[in-house]
Amino acid sequence: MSALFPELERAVPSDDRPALRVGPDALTYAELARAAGALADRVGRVGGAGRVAVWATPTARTAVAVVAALLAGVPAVPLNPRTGERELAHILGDSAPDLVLAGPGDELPAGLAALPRIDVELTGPEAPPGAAPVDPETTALVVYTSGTTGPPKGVLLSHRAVAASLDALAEAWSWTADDVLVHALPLFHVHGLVLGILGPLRRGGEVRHLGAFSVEGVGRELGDGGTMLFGVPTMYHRIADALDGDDRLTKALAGARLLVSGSAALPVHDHERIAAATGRTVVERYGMSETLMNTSVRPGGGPRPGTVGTPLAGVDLRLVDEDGSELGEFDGETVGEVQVRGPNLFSGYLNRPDATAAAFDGDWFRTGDMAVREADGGVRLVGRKATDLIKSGGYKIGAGEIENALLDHPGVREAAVTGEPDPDLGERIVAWVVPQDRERPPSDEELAEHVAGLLAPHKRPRTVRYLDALPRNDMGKVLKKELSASG
Ligand code: MCA
Ligand code: AMP
Repeated sequence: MSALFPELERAVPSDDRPALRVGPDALTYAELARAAGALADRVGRVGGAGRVAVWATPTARTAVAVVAALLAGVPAVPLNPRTGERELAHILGDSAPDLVLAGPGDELPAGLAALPRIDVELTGPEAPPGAAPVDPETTALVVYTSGTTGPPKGVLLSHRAVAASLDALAEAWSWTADDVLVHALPLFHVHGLVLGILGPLRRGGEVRHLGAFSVEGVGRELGDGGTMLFGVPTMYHRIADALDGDDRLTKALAGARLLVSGSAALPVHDHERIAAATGRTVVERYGMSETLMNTSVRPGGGPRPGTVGTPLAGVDLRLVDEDGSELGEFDGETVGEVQVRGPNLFSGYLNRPDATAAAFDGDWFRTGDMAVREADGGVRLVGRKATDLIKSGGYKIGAGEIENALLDHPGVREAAVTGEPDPDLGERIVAWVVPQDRERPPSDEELAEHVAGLLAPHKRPRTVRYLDALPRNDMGKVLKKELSASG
């Protein structure tokens, strides 16, 4: 049994504390212990299950599936159910799951249909068999994340890292069993799955997932007992847009104990609009798939738009200059790369010792994020080392993977991808395309569908610009700065 969920171990058949609610499905701690316990037993018994894929729809069954895999000590690979064929083939080839957990009605794509499948049920026997203890260094999750080039890499997150990061957040936010977390984040990334599902279950509190994001849903659940909200900046932007004239929403937000934003920078304008309407300051925290959470603004410490706060308990953080020397200045000006170390770090990239080695400077992980330190130690992120990483809607997307997908379209001769500021998405993916046939270029929609079908819908270009040639330097490298300037 994994030590991640003491409250599940403690749950007795009469434990009717609410654990999770997603759409129409609600489970108490006793019900979750039964359903996940029974499934854990089955997962553990499937011939040496090395890894288990989870068809990570925004449902209670996904939460049960992941908890079951963790209880059994079998690494779970959450899959975005909208993943396109090429990306799915890569993830399945790389992670080689022995079986797949899915909802009974879920239709799985061909790549998964060949695997043994267990349908996840929300019920189980009163006393499910207990699982053996799980070594904290065992991989809990394999989460796929984009790099600047090539296909996504599988980030190996141990039970130890998950527990350490969730406990550090609990301390920073005074997060307890009394909290009722509301969110609508996807369940195949760290934010929604680790913080948004495993977090409340580790504390013994409740999570209410909306199934799909809507401002109305946020207002409803926060107005009906929700104490915390987790979201990406795009969600807070949409909430800020809706606050004007919506008294119910304003009251619901004002009544929450904690509003937390992460995955990308929350623009000061949205901070200010929310604070002005509700009197509440949105708390920003900074993390990464590879590091889980690194820093957070502490609640009640006054408004700090623009900073992501100070390091969490157990996390060492330093800024490093171009030569790799540590910067000591807390002057709000000297920019360096953020490097971190601590028990929250991942164990490496699956099958990629080269990438793992390149990501570390000794035991320090190179985040690729550029920041300054304020006089009080607060970290202010100012950019990224790689311009080829785009954050859109809180998703990290590598320009290279989209360029490769575009080049596979028969109507595309050359392609380059950049990110442009977008008030809703933070950054919008822009494709610069030299068509094979200038007279008949493929349409914007056709290219968006092509990328969505191969990779994932959130990786599709939102804007396509057609050119006769891409600007290149003498070495043939595309000059992306010139592209953005010409937009
Ligand atoms: C539209 N759709 C399409 C196409 N056009 N599908 C296929 N082909 C097309 N051409 C569909 C989509 O599938 C979707 O369907 C709907 O249209 C809208 O999709 P989209 O435009 O992508 O939605 P959006 O409005 O842009 O979504 C905004 C969002 C979303 C809800 C904020 O971006 C989101 O959930 N972001 C969260 C990202 C996140 O969790 N990041 C964490 C990673 P349908 O409506 O049916 O779905 S970062 C992390 O974990 C670290 C550790 C951290 O720090 O947190
Ligand atoms: P991912 O690799 O998808 O987990 O995304 C991690 C990246 O998201 C980090 O390296 C940062 O660039 C960015 N990020 C996460 N939280 C914040 C935040 N609060 N403010 C700005 N950027 C953030």
